Amino acid sequence: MKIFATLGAAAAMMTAGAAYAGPAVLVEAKDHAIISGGIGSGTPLETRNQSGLAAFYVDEGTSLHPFTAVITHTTIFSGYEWFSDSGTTSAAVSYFVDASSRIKGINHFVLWNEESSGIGVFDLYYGAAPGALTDLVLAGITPTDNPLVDYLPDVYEFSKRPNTGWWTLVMDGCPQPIVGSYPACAVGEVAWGGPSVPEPATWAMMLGGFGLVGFAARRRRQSLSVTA
Ligand SMILES: [Ca+2]
Ligand SMILES: [Ca+2]
Ligand SMILES: [Ca+2]
Repeated sequence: MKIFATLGAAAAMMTAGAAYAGPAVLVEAKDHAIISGGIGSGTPLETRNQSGLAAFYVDEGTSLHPFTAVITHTTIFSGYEWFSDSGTTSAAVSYFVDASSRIKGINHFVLWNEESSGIGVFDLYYGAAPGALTDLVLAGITPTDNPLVDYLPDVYEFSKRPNTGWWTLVMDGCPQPIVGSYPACAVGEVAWGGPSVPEPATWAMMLGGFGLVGFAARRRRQSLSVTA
């Protein structure tokens, strides 16, 4: 009876919760739309399907850290990147993120900033449709100006946004100074991240854990009252 009450309290704590959320995992964009900058070369598909990364991640299943601390994007262009039209210094691309209920909000943006042109400065918006500049999430960000070597991503954290929506990357100040030979904006790869909700098995383990904590506390109280 008492154990039952303890479990009930633990479950209530978690649902009312301080919302337990697991470590952030990587989330892949499911669609894209070019808003400005021309059709360019390559396709934004190559910036959201993990092409060019040194190792692939499992959508919603791979920890953001340490993956993003070690996985580089290749400098090889063909099939791996997107460039806006030659001569453009700004561009905008929208990405559709639609995470399952296993993810509890989106609170990271990950950018492998293409090495030869790259993005000088960017804003990132969240909205309901391609090109919707509804909610300014990241403003005036200057990403790493990568040299001509395989490169790591920049990881940005912000307060949680809904699992589903369109994210518009508004790029300006292109190309970046280092190399900067091709006059355009370019993206190597993008990803999002959000805290994962534990699997049912994990919930059971946690409930078990709470039960044990309650049991131990009760035993402590009992032995205290005996010795008192
Ligand atoms: Ca890529
Ligand atoms: Ca490149
Ligand atoms: Ca660069």
